[in-house]
Amino acid sequence: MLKLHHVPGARSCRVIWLLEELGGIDYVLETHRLGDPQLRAPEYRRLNPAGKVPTLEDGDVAFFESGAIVQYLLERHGRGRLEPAIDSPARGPFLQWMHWSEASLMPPLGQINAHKFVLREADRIPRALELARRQFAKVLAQLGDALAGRDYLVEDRFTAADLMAGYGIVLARLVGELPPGPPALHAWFERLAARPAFERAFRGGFGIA
Ligand SMILES: N[C@@H](CCC(=O)N[C@@H](CS)C(=O)NCC(=O)O)C(=O)O
Repeated sequence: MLKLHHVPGARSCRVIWLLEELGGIDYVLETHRLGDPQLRAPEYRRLNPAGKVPTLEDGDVAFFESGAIVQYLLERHGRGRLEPAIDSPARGPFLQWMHWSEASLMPPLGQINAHKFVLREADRIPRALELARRQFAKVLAQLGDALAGRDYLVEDRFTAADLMAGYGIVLARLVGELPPGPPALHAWFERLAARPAFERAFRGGFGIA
């Protein structure tokens, strides 16, 4: 039985979203809240030294990084669903958007959150917030350009790359940082949000202790 360490609204939602899309996989959630001392405890730090979520436990194996967990679950349980075949020309772009979602889309959003909400007020730097917003606008434009004239990021069908990037848009919207355009990005996001598995992944709200 898989066990997923989860905080409502956190990147662990990517994993729940995938599990629910795939269906038929037994898993349990261990639900925490951000700022929970449980996440700082040595038992949890042995699984995830940063004390973050998600962490996946699969039998004796435990590991973290939402993108790695998504890739692992596709390999173990996907049976070819929600990703292009290894020899498909869409494979490279698929991996690109999978990794871009965490490596390029999330960092400026993390900086925005830090300087808007998370850091103590004395540590928040208006200039850092402004620079992060500028950087976020650039990566959002990349996503908007990629979606112009298409319904999904690769292969004209929903894949795990949409799910990885879609989480960033959920967060941007939550913190009031999603601009009104471009239309292709918003239309794509509405397609994602209409999926039943999306609703199941985010129904727990956002877990700030
Ligand atoms: N790159 C990691 C980032 C994990 C991460 O930052 N998780 C956040 C929630 S979305 C967290 O646990 N924050 C708690 C903390 O920093 O104490 C991933 O994709 O899994």
